[in-house]
Amino acid sequence: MAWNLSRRKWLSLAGLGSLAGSAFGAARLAGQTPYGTPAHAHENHAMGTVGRVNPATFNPTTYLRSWNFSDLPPERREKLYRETARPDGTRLREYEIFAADREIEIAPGIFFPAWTYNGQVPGPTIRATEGDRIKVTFRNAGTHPHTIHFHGWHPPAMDGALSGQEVQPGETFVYEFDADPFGLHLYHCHTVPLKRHIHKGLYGTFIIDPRGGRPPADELVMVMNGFDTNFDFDNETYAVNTVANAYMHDPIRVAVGRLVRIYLVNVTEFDLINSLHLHGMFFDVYRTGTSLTPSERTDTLMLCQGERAIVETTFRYPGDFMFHAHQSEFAELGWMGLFRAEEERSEA
Ligand SMILES: [Cu+2]
Repeated sequence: MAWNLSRRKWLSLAGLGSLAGSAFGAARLAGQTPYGTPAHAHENHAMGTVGRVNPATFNPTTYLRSWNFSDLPPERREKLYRETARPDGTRLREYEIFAADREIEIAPGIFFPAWTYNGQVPGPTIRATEGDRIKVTFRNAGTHPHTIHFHGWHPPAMDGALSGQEVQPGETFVYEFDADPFGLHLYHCHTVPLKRHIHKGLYGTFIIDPRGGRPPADELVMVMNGFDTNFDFDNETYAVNTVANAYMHDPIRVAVGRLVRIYLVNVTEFDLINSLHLHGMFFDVYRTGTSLTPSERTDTLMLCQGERAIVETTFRYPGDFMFHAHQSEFAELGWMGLFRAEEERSEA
C-alpha cells in the first residue's frame, strides 16, 4: 500500500504539527463488511453501502461548504492560505499545495491507495474573484512526478502539462497567474499516464467568482468521481465527493425557500459521461459557470469528463429529495444521496 510517509511527516505537511489525536490516520474500522457488488447489497435488502467511513480523515459534509481551507482553524489555515488586498481592489491569494500518497477510505471498509493533494480527494477547493492573482506553491511529497494543471487563462509556462514541466518527488514549483475567466473550473495533475494520475485522486475544484459576485445562496461543491479498486481500468465504486453513498447516511441539509447553488464538477475517469438527476424539482444550469444567465432548466444534467456546471434551485417542499447519477449502474455503486429540506426557523 502506498503509505510512505510517517504520521509525523503527515502532520507537518498538513500544517497539523500541533494536533494530537487520530485526525490523520487511515484508521480501519473493525468488523466492517466489505462493500461489494450489487448482489452483495441485495443480501441486505437495501441498495447501497452498510456502515460508515471514518469522518475524521475526510468528511464529505464538511467538504461541501469549504474553500480556501475554511474548514481549518485559523492557526492551521494561515500556514496553507494567505490573502492580501492589492491597491486596485483585487487580492493576491497564496496557497500551499502538496502531493502525497495516502490510503483513503472510499466506502465503509474499502481503502484505496490514492495520490492526493494535501491528503484529501478531491483536493482542497480553491476560490478567487475574477482579476485576483493566484500563487500556488506546489511541493511534490509523493513518489511519482506530478504537476498541477489549472483550467483558465494562463501562459504556457504555468500549464503544468508540457514536456519538462513535471515536478519530481521532493521538488517544488510555483504556479502564478491571474484568475480569469469567472466560472467553475478544476485543477488536476497532468503527468502521463494521465488517466492514472487523475484517477488516483489528483484533482480539485477551482471557482472564480464574477467581480460583482452571484446572488446570495447556500453553496455546495459536488465532485462526481469513481474509483478503480482492482486496477482493471473500470470503476468499482462511484460517488459525489469520494465516499460512496455518504449523503444517503448524512443527508445534505438545506432550507426550504432558500436558493441553493451547486458547483458540480465531473472528474470521473474511465466512463465518458456522468450525470446529476434531482428528484421532485427542476434546476437552472450555467454551463462552466461563465455566464450569469442560465442556459437551460432541467432535472437531469449530463457532463463529459472534465466538464462542469453551476446548478441552482430552490426547494419548495420540506422532506427528503433523492439525487443520483441517472446511469443506474453508477447510482447502485454509490453515486446516490439525499437532500433534506427543512423549514427555516425564525430567529425570534
Ligand atoms: Cu500525477
